[in-house]
Amino acid sequence: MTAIAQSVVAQPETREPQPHEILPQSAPGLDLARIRADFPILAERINGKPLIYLDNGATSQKPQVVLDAIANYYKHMNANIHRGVHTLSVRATEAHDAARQTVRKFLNAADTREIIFVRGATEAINLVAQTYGRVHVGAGDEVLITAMEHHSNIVPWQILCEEKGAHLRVAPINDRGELQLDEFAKLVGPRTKIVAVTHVSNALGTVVPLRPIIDIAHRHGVPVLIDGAQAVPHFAVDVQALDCDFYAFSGHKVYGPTGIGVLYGKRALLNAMPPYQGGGDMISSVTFAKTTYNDLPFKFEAGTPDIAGAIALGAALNYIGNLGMDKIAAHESELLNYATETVGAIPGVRLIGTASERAGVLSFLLDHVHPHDLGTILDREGIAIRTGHHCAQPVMERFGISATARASFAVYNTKEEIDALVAGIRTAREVFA
Ligand code: C6P
Repeated sequence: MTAIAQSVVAQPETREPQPHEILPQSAPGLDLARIRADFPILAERINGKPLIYLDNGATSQKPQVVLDAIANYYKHMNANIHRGVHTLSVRATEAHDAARQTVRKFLNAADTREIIFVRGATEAINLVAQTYGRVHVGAGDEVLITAMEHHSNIVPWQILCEEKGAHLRVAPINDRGELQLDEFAKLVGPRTKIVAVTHVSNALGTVVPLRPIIDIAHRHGVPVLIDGAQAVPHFAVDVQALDCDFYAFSGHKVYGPTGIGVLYGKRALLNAMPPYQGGGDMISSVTFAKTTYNDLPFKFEAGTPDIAGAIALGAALNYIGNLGMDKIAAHESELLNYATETVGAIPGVRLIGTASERAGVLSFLLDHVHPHDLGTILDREGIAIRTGHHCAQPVMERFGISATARASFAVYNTKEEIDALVAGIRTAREVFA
């Protein structure tokens, strides 16, 4: 790099990992100091302070095993998959297949053919809207979602409805941010062609009770897509026990890299659906007269996939699987309760989203302080939170606000970090008093 280039590239403030700097209290069954040492970025200093990363809902940090999996792929097996007879291609194909098997186990899906690698939750939902949706939704039909969806689970359905002359129906939520199940049930009818619901709201933290929703929809013969982007990092998900028809998530929120995600779909549904994109690998034969499509899951994986991403996602899921999803859930639930109590006790704080079951996310407002100002003040203390509408503008509208401050948690977070967050909010309150 030239001297000029060096001078314009911001040099990160790094130092050796010092996992003891924030002395984490032990979490039952988890060695937090050890876990924190697995995440190199947690040793970063931000504005001279140790990084306190509470923006995990946007994307989580990556453990060394994930970084190693990416490097290892490019160092020792980089080749295209399903195409070569040479050794590197066989290695890459086997590693990619193993990652799919890891995802299957992680979701407890019945078959690896039900696991489609995509770019993320957004692409997974668009895939279902543009394949299942285009075949089954017609003029006058209805797609049912809830009032707490992320834009990724609204806009793909709006595009479909506009194209087909169908209607988007929205099940309401109450003032605590909980789905009104009785109202939801009333909205399922003969014109409903698909139900698409988040598992956990990214703006409110609400955990949606999926079993009754899926039962109601299935009684009407309607399939259900679950947006699991904010669920899979926080607790174990079993797609067979849920009996959902589709389940979507992003790798980067569950300690994997960006650019990779998963669509789970029941085999019979996926088999009956037309392909999403055309290209290499999704065909079994091509002539100018006719193309026949490949078997599942490849029918939905046109072109060279993110091979390293899938392998690294497998590494991420193995990592948290080894820690234990139940232990992660217990630790994070303790963090969320502690944050709710301590942040909620600050004068002038209003919590947005107080559902009886929540995971991962604490959304709030501070009187007289815009969330962006709060975020900026916290950043000076090395604390990263997200501020804004969180790509859930209808949720903001429901609560009559334009933005919130959001702290979102991961396995490596500690109560001491929440204490620092509370101190930072108190500082902001004084600054703006
Ligand atoms: N929410 C957040 O900060 P992608 O962009 O495809 O990885 O994930 C989209 C998505 C879908 N559903 C839910 C519930 C989500 O929370 C997200 C992403 C991030 O809350 C970025 S806006």
